[in-house]
Amino acid sequence: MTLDRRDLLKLGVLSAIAPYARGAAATSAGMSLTPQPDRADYTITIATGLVELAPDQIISTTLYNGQFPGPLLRFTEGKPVTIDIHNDTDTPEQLHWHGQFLPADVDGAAEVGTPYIPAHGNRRISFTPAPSGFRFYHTHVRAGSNLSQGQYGGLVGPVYVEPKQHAGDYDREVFVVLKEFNPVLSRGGDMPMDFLAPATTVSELKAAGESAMKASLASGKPHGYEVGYSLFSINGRMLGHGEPIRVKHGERVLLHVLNGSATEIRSLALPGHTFRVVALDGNPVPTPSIVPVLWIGTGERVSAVVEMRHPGVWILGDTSDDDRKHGMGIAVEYAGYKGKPIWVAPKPFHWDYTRFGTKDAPATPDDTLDLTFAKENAAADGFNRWTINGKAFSIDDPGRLARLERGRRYRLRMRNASDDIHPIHLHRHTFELTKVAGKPTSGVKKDVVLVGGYQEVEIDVVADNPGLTLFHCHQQLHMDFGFMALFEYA
Ligand SMILES: [Cu+2]
Repeated sequence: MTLDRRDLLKLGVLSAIAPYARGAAATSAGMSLTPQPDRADYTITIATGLVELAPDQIISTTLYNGQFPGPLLRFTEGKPVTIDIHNDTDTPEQLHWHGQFLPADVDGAAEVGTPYIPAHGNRRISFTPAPSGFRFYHTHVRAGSNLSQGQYGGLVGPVYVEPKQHAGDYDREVFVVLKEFNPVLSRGGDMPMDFLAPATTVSELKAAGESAMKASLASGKPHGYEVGYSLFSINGRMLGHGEPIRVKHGERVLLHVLNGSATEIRSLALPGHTFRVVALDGNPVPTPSIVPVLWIGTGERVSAVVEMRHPGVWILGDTSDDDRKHGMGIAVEYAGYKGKPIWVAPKPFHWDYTRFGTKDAPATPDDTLDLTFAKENAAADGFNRWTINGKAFSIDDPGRLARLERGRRYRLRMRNASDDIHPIHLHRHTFELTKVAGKPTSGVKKDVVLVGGYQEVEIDVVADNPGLTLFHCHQQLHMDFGFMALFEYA
């Protein structure tokens, strides 16, 4: 079947081509914005649809409300919402509200007991949005070796929970969703590995990881599968094919950047401009700080103010030449300027979370839990199997990582005995970074954190949201092959 642009317009699949502007996406998605009796405040439909990444790159995948990214949902902190979720696919679905403090039955993960949205069925949910800030929603089903399932498709959309008061140090917000398409399995990745600071590794973890890998290869196993992509996009369009982000000289644009990838870590730069990072994972940072490059792990968000003081037409794009040339970029066009957008490579930049924190000592934890992550190379039909403290997660025998007592503060000492970087995510809670690769810090609150190869990261969690709580690597290939565990409350 071939479709031209006009057909697609008729089908209404080109609605998501413009960068998100405040309010525009929610109305264009055809959602009800005013609550009515018996009607949900929002309706989300999961169905197969088309995304025009470029005129000659139209892909068919699963979408929210027929668009990619899914509609921007703006909630108000503390104001309850009712949402109807329709599933028009043949597969039961889970819609996870990433970064919100919700009960387990609406969190959107089967592992904690959220009911599935049945295939060709519906589910109505209600919850009270919190905390304020940049959140998102995405599918939370296992894909395994099926690269048309899970987060490999188009099931991701941004959420903004309006705070009761605005920290209004900007003129305009622009939402930016980074996403790859056309996944394929390969025997080796090209994931950037050396951008995290500090670079301190733990020799004991390195020795353990390297000897396990050596033994596996010596036994004749190949390297486990990795996932790669051929198409890259920002807000569902490849570089050169979408509407630019149009700006005016002197404007302060607050970029809300979401890495909606299933598996990849991304970087972002804008020639001639810097980013003043004001929030990580939607939570204001204690020390807003100016950086030339953003590094964003799978599932992470960065909110940064860009002062538009360098007129021209520029590429806001990934620092990887290959990924940018295959679409990971968007033009930023100043009023009065035209032409081909320009890219200038930034100097290599190391991403250090502690730069946004404070040097004050964090609160003393009530308890410390050691969590060691390990890789069993190619141990699951050619896929790497992942373990936390020696156990790969299984839905049939999920086990419990620990039993939390309400009100207590737990320090999770995460020890990565693999050479991969893991974006570690905790559901239904926010955690505070307390040590990153040996460097103490405090005040940075997140729900995903990158744990570097053979590194240690410590986070503190206050057990303040009873119910089963999922802890996992946000890399789809890792979570699907064991890298998950459950906390329960006493
Ligand atoms: Cu991982």
